Amino acid sequence: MTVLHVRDFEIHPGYFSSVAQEQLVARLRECLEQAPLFQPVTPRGTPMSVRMSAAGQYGWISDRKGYRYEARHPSGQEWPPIPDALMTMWQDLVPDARLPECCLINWYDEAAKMGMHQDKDEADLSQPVVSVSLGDEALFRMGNQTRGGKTESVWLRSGDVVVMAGTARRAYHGIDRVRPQSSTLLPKGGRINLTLRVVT
Ligand code: MD6
Ligand code: FE
Repeated sequence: MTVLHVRDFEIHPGYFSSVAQEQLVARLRECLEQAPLFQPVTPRGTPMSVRMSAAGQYGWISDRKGYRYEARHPSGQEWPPIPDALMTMWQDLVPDARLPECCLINWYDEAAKMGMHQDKDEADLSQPVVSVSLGDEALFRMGNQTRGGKTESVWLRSGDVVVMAGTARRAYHGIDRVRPQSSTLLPKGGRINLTLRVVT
């Protein structure tokens, strides 16, 4: 399989076949029955444009109290287990890493975006983050270890996987926009992004 390197980001185009994508979406629907999507607000109280849920021992929460990992969904329920296909992918792509403790599930509608940010709420930043894109294409922007400076962007398509390890683990990144109706995977359109992380 081909691998693209953009800075220290490792992109695996079409890692998941369309059949594997369909199966994964079916499993995610089961996860979301147990742990429904919710709309997080930033600590300042602004609603985020993505809707979120999670699987695994921990989910990531943002509300007026701040950003943090929690062992339970806002409903009080435990998060569902991380689907097997994602654990297998993790072991294939980052075999030396510890096992993931969180699979964050983000749902982007056609107007959603994600500002430039670092993922740094995890205790051990030597562990990678692996992201899976499903559904509509999204413009992914990759920056530097500090805010600002030159950036590079790529369109992520359904089935693509991005490994953020090494210097990319601490690099700023974000989603500028989603291209509506660019995939038929999700009947109502939109994009799902999964990010697997080691939390502790
Ligand atoms: C993406 N997502 O959607 C990249 N980070 O392709 C992220 O970088 C991300 O979706 C933190 C929390 C949620 C995310
Ligand atoms: Fe991120």
